[in-house]
Amino acid sequence: MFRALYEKIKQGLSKTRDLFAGIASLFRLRGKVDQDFLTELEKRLYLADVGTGPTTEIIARVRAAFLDKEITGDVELFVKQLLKEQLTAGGGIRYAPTGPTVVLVAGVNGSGKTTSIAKLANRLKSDGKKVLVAACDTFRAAAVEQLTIWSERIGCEIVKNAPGTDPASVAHDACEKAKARGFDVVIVDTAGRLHTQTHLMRELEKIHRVVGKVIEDAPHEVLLVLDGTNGQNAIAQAEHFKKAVKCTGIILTKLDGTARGGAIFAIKQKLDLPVKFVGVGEKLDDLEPFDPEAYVEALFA
Ligand SMILES: Nc1nc2c(ncn2[C@@H]2O[C@H](COP(=O)(O)OP(=O)(O)OP(=O)(O)O)[C@@H](O)[C@H]2O)c(=O)[nH]1
Ligand SMILES: [Mg+2]
Repeated sequence: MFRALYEKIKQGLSKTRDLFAGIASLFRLRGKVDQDFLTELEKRLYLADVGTGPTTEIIARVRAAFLDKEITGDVELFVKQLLKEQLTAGGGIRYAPTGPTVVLVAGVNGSGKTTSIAKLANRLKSDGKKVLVAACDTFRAAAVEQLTIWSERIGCEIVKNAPGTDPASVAHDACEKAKARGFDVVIVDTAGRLHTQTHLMRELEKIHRVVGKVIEDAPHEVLLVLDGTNGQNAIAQAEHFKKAVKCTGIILTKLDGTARGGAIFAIKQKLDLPVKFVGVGEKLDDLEPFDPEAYVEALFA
């Protein structure tokens, strides 16, 4: 199980790994852990997008533990351990104690929401869940069709309405259907939006409110989808989003297409939201639960 996850992440992180290879090569040097070594390590951690906070902490702790000692594999093990400690396991979807679990998915345009929903639906279905997707992006003309195609491929049901319909009413109908027909999970797709688009943020709040009226404590998860190719720039975006709607976790997508996978450390530190899943490709099985152990090992593989 761990092996399969690790292999997948390793493949997905191949571009980011080039930067971490630069870090790893430092640990093969001969000599002592001195100021030059620490400066170089710091520089390479920055280059790998690890971010100021995590980098500062790692340097301080390596200094405290190894200053004037020989550079050995122990330094690498120590750094890897520190990196793992910076992260938290995603923990998967938090299910409602009874009745359908509602997962609301939001984020800026093109971040990978709809694709991630398809992947997540597929994954949950393989886990034996009865999954319903709700096409609440009624804004973009092709969005409903896109989710319909995915749902047919996965073999899960979809609730949709004509483009232009109030997205909250679609979410409402989906929750009613899930309750009446014993679905385990409802995954709600939403239109891409920027936090500056006040009316669209209010629309998201409305969806939030409406599903909560149909199903107790819904939505149980509000997953913010962040485009991994934006690296640390995704953080500012996410901070604004988080202020506007209550988020419970992150899906970090497109890690396969970027060398900026190191940004996950800064994301964790700045946003204080668990990364629940990572997207490592465009296919249905290219979504993996986030696991710090596998992630850091893959970075240094
Ligand atoms: N390489 C790669 N591409 C991805 C990943 N996730 C999504 N994509 C691609 O990113 C593009 C946008 O994905 P969508 O799922 O349509 O994004 P969205 O957030 O729903 O977009 P809007 O609904 O327009 O806001 C598509 O071409 C996807 O195939 C990923 O993990 N890796
Ligand atoms: Mg979409």
